[in-house]
Amino acid sequence: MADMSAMNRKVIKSLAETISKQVEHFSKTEAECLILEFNTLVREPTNSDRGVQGLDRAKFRNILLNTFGMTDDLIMDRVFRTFDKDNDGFVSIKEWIEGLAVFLRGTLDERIKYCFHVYDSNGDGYISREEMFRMLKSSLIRQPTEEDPDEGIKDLVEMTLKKMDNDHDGRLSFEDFEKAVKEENLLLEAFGTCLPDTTSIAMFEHHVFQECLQP
Ligand SMILES: [Ca+2]
Ligand SMILES: [Ca+2]
Repeated sequence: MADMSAMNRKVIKSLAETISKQVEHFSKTEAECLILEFNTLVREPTNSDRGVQGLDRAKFRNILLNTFGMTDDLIMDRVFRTFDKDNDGFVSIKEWIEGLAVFLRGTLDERIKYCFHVYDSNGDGYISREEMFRMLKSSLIRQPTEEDPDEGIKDLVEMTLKKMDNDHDGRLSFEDFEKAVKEENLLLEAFGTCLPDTTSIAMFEHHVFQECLQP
């Protein structure tokens, strides 16, 4: 493994240079560290090991769970699909860095686009009642609630729509979502935690950047 990374060092450097020009928020050196981390993660053997095309769903899920403290399966699946832009079932190096740029360092506008994409499960450009219901149920169900949690969740969906559905068509367009979040930032993750907290961001960045830059 050691010679392999030595051999690829030049390739990694030039790839990092290309990517850091195309992707906001990371310097060339940081992109290089993220590629090294990606290579380590891809090589880690798991029972779902299917070569080196990238991070498959299981590996990516483990990162979200263990590094970023996410627990909601539905949301983790949506985060995977949001990173996997070309929808080939793997997060490639470029998709990894592009995704992390928003995930770790995104501006409010970038995070609004990202969260909207996560929440729009079927990709039709709207967050529907059904999509809200499924996500809220998935994120709330772990907590012991009253007898019929579905009723409570339905009420929550209606309350959220009332607050966010600016054009009153019974679903959230990107414009509705953007407007509501800009007025009240807490609504950004209204349908489930899909961004890491500041502590896990700091720990991940320390692990990836500091350790990689040490001689
Ligand atoms: Ca992909
Ligand atoms: Ca939708």
